Amino acid sequence: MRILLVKPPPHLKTVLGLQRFQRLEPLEFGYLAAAIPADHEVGVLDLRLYRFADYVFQRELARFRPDLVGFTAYSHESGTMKRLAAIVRRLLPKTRIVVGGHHATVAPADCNIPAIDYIVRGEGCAPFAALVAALNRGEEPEGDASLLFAGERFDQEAAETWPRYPDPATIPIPRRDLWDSRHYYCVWVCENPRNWQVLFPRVAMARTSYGCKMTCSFCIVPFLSGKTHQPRLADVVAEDLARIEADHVYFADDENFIDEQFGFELAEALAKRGVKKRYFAWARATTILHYPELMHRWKGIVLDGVFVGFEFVTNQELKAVHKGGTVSHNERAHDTLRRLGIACHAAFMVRPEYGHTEFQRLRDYVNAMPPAQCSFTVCTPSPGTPDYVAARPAFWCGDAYDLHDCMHPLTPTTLPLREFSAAFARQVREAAWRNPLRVERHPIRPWELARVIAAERRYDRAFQQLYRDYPRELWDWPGDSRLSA
Ligand code: B12
Repeated sequence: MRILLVKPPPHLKTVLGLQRFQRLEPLEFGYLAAAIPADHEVGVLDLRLYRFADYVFQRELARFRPDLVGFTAYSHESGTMKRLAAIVRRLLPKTRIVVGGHHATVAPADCNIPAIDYIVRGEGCAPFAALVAALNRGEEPEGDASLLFAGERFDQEAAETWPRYPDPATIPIPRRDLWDSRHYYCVWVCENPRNWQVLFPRVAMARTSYGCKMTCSFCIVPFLSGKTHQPRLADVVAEDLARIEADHVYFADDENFIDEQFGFELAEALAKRGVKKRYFAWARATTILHYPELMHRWKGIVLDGVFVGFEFVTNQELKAVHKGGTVSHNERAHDTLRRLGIACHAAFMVRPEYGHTEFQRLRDYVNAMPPAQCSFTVCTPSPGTPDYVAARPAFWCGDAYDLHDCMHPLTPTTLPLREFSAAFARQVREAAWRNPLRVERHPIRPWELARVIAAERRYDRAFQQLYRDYPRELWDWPGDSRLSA
């Protein structure tokens, strides 16, 4: 069969701005392609790479004439994904269309439209392999909680059951030959940058585990993983990483080090194989404090940076979201990382209810922090969770999936939206000065400096103009009010 796997382009300027700093591989397609027999012809079309994405998409459909088209999408890309699916239906009526990925997992009912045939939820390898095998035999697949039919056979009950991750030992090593790795990069943070260090290296993505044991109330991961953390086999991950050409690896785990034993096993397996890369990982502050030896071991195999969810700057807010950690944990974890020479990416959230006082408090906190790469999102309930259902009546614009990038408030802001955007933009802009790459003031290649400045401008503008992504009536709407309609 000819199978085309498509990643839609984002439409929000916030996400386009983010993409100036990092664009990571479509790893999900590497997994799917590895799960099916090699005699199928698989093409990957990453539409994030093209300016005229619709044109490229239609040209590829005409050239490749796929038997099956698979789309992936986050919620903010779901509208585009559905539009592209309708194009396939119109141009190639006999082609089957399957969607998978995060949006299909958390909001399957939203994918139940005439332009879509099948909806895969959760980890996609087994259901995708079953679908391809059935279609190849000219049959329909068996449906279950991971593989739903769209249309009359849509199973509402199955759609309301969370699919569970399979045993990681059953997951293949992803194929990485389906895209050109030179297209993927990330601004690479580290604590003690060298002079003239490359700021935007070529970066590969890899996953060593899925899930997290914790139950922070704002996070979708406990729903996806059933509150479990499941590592892949250390030797298999080492083999996967050994096949990567790029020197820099960005992990796509939910939590890399929460299983101490696995963390050490993987470090050993990588060292034994002589895999020499630089890594960026994800860890909770409490994990870093519990396992400083593990962090030290990973620094030895060159862990450059760790994404740490600081979330909020008051214990009251942390407690309210069941973070299981305090401001002091965050600060001590930051300190531990810095003493090891590992850069900290501190991720904070703001709330739609924030007024000038709360923004000021956050700005003061971040401006007084030791150097860290910081990012800011809006605390947003995830589709598919009870919190989302509870918040939905207060949403300003319907289901708002197209605005669901965790940077757009979905419920009314206390500040008028335009002012909220300005305060949010100011927060992002000022925090950029705390980045270790900036604080250290090491010489940067002029063209990379120009690239960073251009990216920062674009990102800043996206936040300042965030209000423009909403209906005009809301731009200067006094806080608390809702668009009735
Ligand atoms: C790593 C990661 C990133 C990376 C980029 C990943 C990438 N590929 O570009 C970075 C850090 C850049 C990032 C950025 C963002 N992210 Co992110 N990210 C993740 C994380 C932690 C893992 C995703 C991942 O890559 N997993 C590894 C791959 C292999 O697995 P997978 O994508 O799930 O794919 C499997 C299945 O879903 C399925 N599948 C996937 N596609 C398809 C297609 C078909 C046809 C089939 C059959 C199956 C299938 O099979 C795959 C193989 O097993 C998730 C959390 C999570 N646990 O999902 C959040 C998550 C996906 N991100 C999220 C968000 C919101 C964002 C941002 C918008 C956030 C922001 N404000 O910065 C940006 C937007 C980036 C963009 N370009 O759109 C949300 C999505 C929420 C939603 N409802 O859409 C999540 C769930 C986290 C959260 N906050 O809740 N992210």
